[in-house]
Amino acid sequence: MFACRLPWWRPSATCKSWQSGHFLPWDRCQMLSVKGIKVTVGQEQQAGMKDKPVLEDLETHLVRREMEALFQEQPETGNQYLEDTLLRSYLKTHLPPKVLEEVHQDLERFGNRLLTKIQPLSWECEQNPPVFQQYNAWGQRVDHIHTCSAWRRMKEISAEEGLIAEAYEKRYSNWSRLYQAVKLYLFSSSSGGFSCPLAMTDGAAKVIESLGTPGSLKNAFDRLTSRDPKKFWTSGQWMTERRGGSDVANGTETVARKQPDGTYRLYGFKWFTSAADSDMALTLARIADAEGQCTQGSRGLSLFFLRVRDEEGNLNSIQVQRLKDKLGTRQMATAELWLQGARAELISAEGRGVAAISNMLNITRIHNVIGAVASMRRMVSLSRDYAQKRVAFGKLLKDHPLHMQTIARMEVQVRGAFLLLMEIVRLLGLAETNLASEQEQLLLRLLVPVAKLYTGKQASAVAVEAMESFGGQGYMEDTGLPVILRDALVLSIWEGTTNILSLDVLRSLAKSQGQVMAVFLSTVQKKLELASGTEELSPAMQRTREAIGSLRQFMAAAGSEQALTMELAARDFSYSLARIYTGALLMEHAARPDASPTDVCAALRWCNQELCPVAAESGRGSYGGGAALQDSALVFGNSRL
Ligand code: MFK
Repeated sequence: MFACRLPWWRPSATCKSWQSGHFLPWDRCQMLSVKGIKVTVGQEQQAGMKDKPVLEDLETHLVRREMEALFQEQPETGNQYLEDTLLRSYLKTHLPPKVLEEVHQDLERFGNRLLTKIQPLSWECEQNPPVFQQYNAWGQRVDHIHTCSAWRRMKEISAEEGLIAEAYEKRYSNWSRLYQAVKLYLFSSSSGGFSCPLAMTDGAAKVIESLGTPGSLKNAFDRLTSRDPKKFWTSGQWMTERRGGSDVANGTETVARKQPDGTYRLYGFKWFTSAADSDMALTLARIADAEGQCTQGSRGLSLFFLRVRDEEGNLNSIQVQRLKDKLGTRQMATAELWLQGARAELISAEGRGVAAISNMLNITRIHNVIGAVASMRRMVSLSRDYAQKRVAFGKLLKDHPLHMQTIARMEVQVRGAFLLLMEIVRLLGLAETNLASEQEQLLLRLLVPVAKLYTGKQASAVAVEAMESFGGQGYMEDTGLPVILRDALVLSIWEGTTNILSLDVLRSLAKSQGQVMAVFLSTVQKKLELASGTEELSPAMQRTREAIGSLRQFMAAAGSEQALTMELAARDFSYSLARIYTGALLMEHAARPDASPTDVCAALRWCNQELCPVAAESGRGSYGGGAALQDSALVFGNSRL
């Protein structure tokens, strides 16, 4: 059932909540029942109701007026930082007291700024997506991407708030990264899509820093990490070409030709370039030798830095073919670009482009996790608020147990995902301040793809479920709720799809020769030991121990199987790691001295799900050659076998 768009009464003209959850003007708070709908009329009107036709006319008129007055209350969030009890309890538990004090003040202020100033800008970005102008009035090619003032304001705010700078200034040593991630998490759902350029900007700064910030890139690094809105740059990450975005090694056709001055000119076609209005980009290309030949495959790829426009604003020998017509993230310009001799600087060793850009990928994948958790938190907060306002079947939604069960299930998902995010940025902070052990570095390498692939799927599921909790209103464009859904759906696609990331999990296992699994298991074990004193957690503890046992058995058996087994198991294996590790994090959080009963409840509920799907599926024979043939038969029909 869909509600139509109804006029809003000024708040000062409303009486108390009516039984059905709708509001009426003050002067009409006398109850009258007409055709089953309870309405109210003024006393002077009741006194004059003698004549039947007049009464009918009046009733019709009143019903119409009352119908016009019916509306549902808009779900809202307040100061997101103050309302987020899990975030606050996490910070209180982990941050040193001095850091907590400073950070708390800033986050409270930021929460207010988000609510009062930034959220309205976000809606403006959605309402005014970028517009591409290819030619000017005189037929000259201009290739201008017009962005709205709110989008440009987001860039200034990002600099003012130090949304990138915070991680590189390291004011709070190893906690700086976590603090930056928390600000990005709060910003994400109110950013009007600006979290996308921020992800790539952070990734580019990380790549430059990891290269030792060479002199030629010092200016770029300073700008990417600047707090001065006039200096601040954003960066693109141009990886995807016409032949696809996952198989970068075989899909990259762009050629780099060396110039006498040592720079390069790039020729090629970039098929998806997100935030195409950025100031600079990092991109992959194949260096042509004197005969114009290029090395194919991954070993032929090198990493380049380029400015998108020169100081006068002219494009760097780049033509914009068109903007992409996307399902979501419409606030942000994604373009197809022809590189027609764009001047660029080689910044990796020749042939080490993929390894060099991996630093960027790991950062943008963490931003993806931030976006996923933020989107889930926003949806659940709105559902929760709505449940306290909306009446159906004679009572508020919050008093319908089935409705609350649905929201509670989502809440457990968000809590788990949030703690996984915090764990990753905690480890990253240690790694960036040389405080991480070798084991912690291995664990970080493993957990980034695990978290990216798992939270991307969670975010889509939660967005769909939460949308349903608003009934038909959730499906209405002008509520803003479909924007959250559309934007969440990309999270499992960009920055590596679920399957590509599952294979990356296997890559991290292979690269460490299995060492990372030993670290994973011992870290989970330690977290369980920390939680073992909390009696209420014992059922969750028991289930997690069983899951670890099953995972070990699977690993031992898979070691002697063909590569196909691990490939077929990759997704379920990654899900198992995500569920087991998150379960351990929830238990660790629930075992704190000041933990609440809901912390315990969340841990218990999380661990009630299948924690090791890879073992269960392996037991069903899902990863053998026969299963692979059956998969094809199911997809194509028996005729193709
Ligand atoms: C809110 C969030 C906003 C986010 C906005 C972003 C918008 C931008 C949109 C996009 O750009 S989406 C496109 C993103 N593209 C991808 O994510 C690429 C997906 N494909 C992969 O990840 C492939 O697995 C990969 C390209 C990496 C495969 O390439 P290769 O060359 O076949 O991989 P190979 O040979 O296994 O690895 C080459 C080197 O890189 C190895 O190093 P070594 O030579 O030293 O051994 C690998 O270890 C290393 N490497 C690969 N992935 C790594 C890594 N190192 C660390 N971490 C990783 N993740």
